Formats: sequence, structure tokens, C-alpha cells
Amino acid sequence: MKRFVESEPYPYPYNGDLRPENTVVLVIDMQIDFCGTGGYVDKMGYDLSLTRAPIAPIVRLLSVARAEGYHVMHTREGHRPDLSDLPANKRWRSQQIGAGIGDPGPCGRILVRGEPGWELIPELAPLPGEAIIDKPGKGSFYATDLDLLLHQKGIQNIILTGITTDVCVHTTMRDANDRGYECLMLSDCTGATDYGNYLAALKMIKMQGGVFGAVAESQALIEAIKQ
Ligand code: C5J
Repeated sequence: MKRFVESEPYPYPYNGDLRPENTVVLVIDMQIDFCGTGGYVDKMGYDLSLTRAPIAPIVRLLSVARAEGYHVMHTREGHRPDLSDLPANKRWRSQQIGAGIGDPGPCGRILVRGEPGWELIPELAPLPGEAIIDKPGKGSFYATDLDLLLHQKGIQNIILTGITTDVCVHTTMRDANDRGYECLMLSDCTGATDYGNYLAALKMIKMQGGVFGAVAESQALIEAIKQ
């Protein structure tokens, strides 16, 4: 049976092959550093309501996706405590905006593995058996075993959720698309530090017939997978 999600600019997935076995819901960087008080994004002075907006929609989506047997994976951006995997220019730029990666803050050392701010938020805690990908960069494939895990599980479709839309989620979507994965961004399950960038990031996906994949609201996916 073919199954499609009502999405733009085409019904997702392109081939109608949407099944729990070949599809993962990827939850990107839902960490205190990106949406919690005192974390990295807060220290930079951005509006936390924008990065917290996707929390409730993702919680709702995960309860349905898990019940229907879909794969769920999570990512965390962060660096080794000795910062040996932190490029000097990434560190320098973060210092310019007053949130130096590796520096102490209200939630421990910013974006450092093992620190309180680096943890996933409790509302979106992974369940046993759900893979967690630790990544040093913005994309989820760079310097990780995500591609290996997806191939081993026979996954073809990636449902993208998490933060931030224009940075880590977009980088991951673009890379996944180049690797041949069929991607869907859920507009209410993602957020950016700037609302204009959020809108632009969604628009970019829909150009050229879906240059990086498709965009839908989570309700449309929920309706499709509950059919
Ligand atoms: C950023 C991310 N924005 N998770 N990281 O630095 O998008």
C-alpha cells in the first residue's frame, strides 16, 4: 500500500513508500544549550520562545511515531571536554557573541559533552534503544556514524525535527538529500533563533520542485502514519 503525507511542494515521500521499517524521525539537538534558560542560545541573547516552540509538537509526534513502530533517533551537538575536536574559528566566533564554546556558564561549560547544558531536555528524553548521535559540527553526518546506522536499518526516509531550522537541521537535511535519503521537514517541529530565518529555511526547501525534499505540518504526518 502506498502512503503519502500532505506536504509541499509534493506529496511525501515521492514514491509513497512510507513504512515504520524504512523511516526514521530524527530529533536534532533538543538540548538545554539550545532551548533552556542559561544555555548557549540564551547566553547569545536570542529569544528562547522560538527554539522552545517545537517541544510540544515533537512530544506529540513521538508518541504516535513510537506507537506505530517508527524508528526514532536523536542528536546532540557538543565537544570533548579537552576541546580537541573544536575548530579554533568556531570557538573564536562564539566568544565574539559572549557565549564562548567551552567557557563556563550557568549550565556548565557551553556545548561540552557531559555538562548540564549539553543534555537533551527531559521532555524529549530518548527511550531505551533509540540511538543518540553525538556530533561536533552542525550536520548530523559529519564525523558521526549516522549514515552507517541508517544503512544498517534499511532507512530511506528521514523526518526532520529539532533545532535550529536554519543551521543544524538544514545542514543535516541538505547532506541527507545529497546522500539519497528522502527528507521531510516538519514545520511546527522545528524552530530557529530568528523567525525570518525560520521562514526562509522552510521556503528554500520547496524551491526547484523540492530541492532538499518536502515540508509538512506534523498533523499531516500523523494522519498519514495512522491510516
Ligand atoms: C547551532 C544548531 N545553531 N543545533 N546549532 O549552532 O543549530
